[in-house]
Amino acid sequence: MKITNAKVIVCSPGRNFVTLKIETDDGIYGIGDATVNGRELAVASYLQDHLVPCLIGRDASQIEDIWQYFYKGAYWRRGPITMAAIAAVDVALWDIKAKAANMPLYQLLGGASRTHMLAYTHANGETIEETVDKVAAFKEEGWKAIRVQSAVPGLPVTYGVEKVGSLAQAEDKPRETLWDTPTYLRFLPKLLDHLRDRFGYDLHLLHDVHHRLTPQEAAALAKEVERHRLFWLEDAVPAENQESFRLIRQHSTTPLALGEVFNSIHDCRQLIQEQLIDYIRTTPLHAGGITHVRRIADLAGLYHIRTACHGAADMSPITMGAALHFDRWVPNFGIQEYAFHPDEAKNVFPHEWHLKDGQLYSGEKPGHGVDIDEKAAEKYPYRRAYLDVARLSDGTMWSW
Ligand code: GCO
Ligand code: MG
Repeated sequence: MKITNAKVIVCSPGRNFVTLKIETDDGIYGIGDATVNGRELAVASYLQDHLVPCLIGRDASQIEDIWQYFYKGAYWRRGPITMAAIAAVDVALWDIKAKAANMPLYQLLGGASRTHMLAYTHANGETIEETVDKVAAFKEEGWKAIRVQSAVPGLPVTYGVEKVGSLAQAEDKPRETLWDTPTYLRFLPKLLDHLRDRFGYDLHLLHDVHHRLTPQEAAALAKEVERHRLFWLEDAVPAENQESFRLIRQHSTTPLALGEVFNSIHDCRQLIQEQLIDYIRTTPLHAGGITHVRRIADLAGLYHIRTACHGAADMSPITMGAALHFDRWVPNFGIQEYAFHPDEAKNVFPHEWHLKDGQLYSGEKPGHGVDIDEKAAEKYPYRRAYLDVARLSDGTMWSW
């Protein structure tokens, strides 16, 4: 089965997505997502200018060799742009292989380890009361796990507290937000107190710190919120320095999740081998496709660490499809993040996967079950968009 064509489709149905469509000489095609939020055109160029010319004429069934060819063959290994581009190729090729085998992708990976996936979504409120009300509404819909974020009083903008689809879509320049660690550290336990008072402990609560703390601050917070028995505390500290998680671990039993920005097994090898985290958040998009995420999951499994694929709305429904087939198979599955895509995006990417009562289902159609309607995509041209940045009140740049 030879690759005859590969095209890069950039569209913006509610937000920007980069898609790779690979076609073969026997009429089967596959699609992969290459979206890196705020840097979309860099991946589009990496694919178009550098990978696509090397893909044409290759045997589409050689997924592993093509992965190694682009990883080792680039000389410049790793990095979010490279690994997202390789991921798009990889996911499209798995889609093709599964369609050729007439099987849903999870069957090719080794078959189902479960029937459906526990999912969590986001309750984001401007006030504690609003967050509590949103949690109540999601609970009513059947969600078993909910990520809770609330605007920090005194800060004009707080991460996560935005309308669906509008998150981090400043078009001109990145929006500047203000951060203050002491205020946040005083506020978060209050939010969690309210939530536990109202809902008790029979509901999984998660929280995303979004890389704002130092290891010492994170250790103190993780220790303080032990009483709230979180499902996890996410991205407490930027993790370039993997050893820094030892300090947090030594002080607290609050479960820790990490890794949505990682793009390689080397970004989390030490975190995994020293058992410094409980959940690894790498996805089949930003971490090199199914081929690489599977290797990370296998390493994690040896150390009792479970998977939790990043599922923000800034990855296309293709990534959700690929992640759900991976989740369906992976023995050490933990949870799957789910954020609602804008309606326009659902129309551009028709998909088999679905959500019911806070649980996700992969679908049974051959391949990963997600398609692209190219005519519909044309209606939504690319718009430049940026993630926010954060500063302290004295102007110092901070991690967003
Ligand atoms: C999450 C993430 C996202 C990121 C976004 C950046 O846990 O879902 O932190 O909300 O901020 O994916 O592009
Ligand atoms: Mg996160």
